[in-house]
Amino acid sequence: MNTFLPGRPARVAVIQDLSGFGRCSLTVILPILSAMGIQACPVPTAVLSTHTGGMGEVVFRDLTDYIEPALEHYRRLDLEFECVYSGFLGSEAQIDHCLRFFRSFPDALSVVDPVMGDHGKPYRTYTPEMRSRMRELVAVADLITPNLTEASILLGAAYSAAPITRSDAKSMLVRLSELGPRAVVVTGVELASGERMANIGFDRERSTFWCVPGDYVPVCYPGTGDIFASVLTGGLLSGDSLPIAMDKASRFTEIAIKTTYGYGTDPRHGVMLEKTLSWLTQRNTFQNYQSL
Ligand code: PXL
Repeated sequence: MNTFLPGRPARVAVIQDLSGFGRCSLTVILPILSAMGIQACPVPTAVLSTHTGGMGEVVFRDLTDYIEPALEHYRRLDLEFECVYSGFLGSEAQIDHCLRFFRSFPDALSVVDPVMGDHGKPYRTYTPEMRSRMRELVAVADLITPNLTEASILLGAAYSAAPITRSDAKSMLVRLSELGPRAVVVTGVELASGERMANIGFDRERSTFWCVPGDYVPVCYPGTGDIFASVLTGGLLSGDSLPIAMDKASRFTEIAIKTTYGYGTDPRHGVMLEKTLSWLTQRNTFQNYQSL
């Protein structure tokens, strides 16, 4: 990672969509990174009226022709980014544009959240071509953060929500890392050893496997993958080790989910980030992570 000027916050280019309602992607990532003291620069891939998770016909404006000219402008300005972080993409061509973005900042931490689907099903805007080409982005990433559905798509394996053994979990992490990234974190895994909801990780350089178990809550909210990945990224950019950043991201995501569950709001509206964001500005300690 390149060095940044003392006093200037770390800067991240966030290549994600802007969904007006439903609390996902840029609408949660920007406030989270700001609260963590990181400068987040949005590079919107599409503008949507809501996320695509069950709110009827979505108004969708693709911004494929925006990303490259924006990148060229940033290069003319000689801007530096300490991190480039991609997520929800609006079209297959955007995979090439993201690749160019990553290559333009070779010293930046490259984070690819290979957003493609959930609960065994691809999101409706993700074509088979986009799903198969996502491996090209993963190949240039330092860190990837798939959920189990996305991990199966990347590995070309059948999706199963059944609990997995610790040794199968490790083997999945290693195979994902063999696609390119040095660090892999898979979210929302049920382990046969009893943890109903765990986030698991692998750091190839240190040859270490990590597991952060959390409480199971019987509701799914959109945007929780984006919340997890952005806190994880913010943690790493603040100097956290992988297990500490995983612990921080897991704790914050759990707090946001449990707060919202307690109010019984429509799950499609996402989590009540507004009530929980201040947790990120506090000094917390982390001891919940384990070796996998
Ligand atoms: O949180 C992932 C996500 C991001 N962006 C859009 C989505 C989703 C998940 O449904 O629909 C537009």
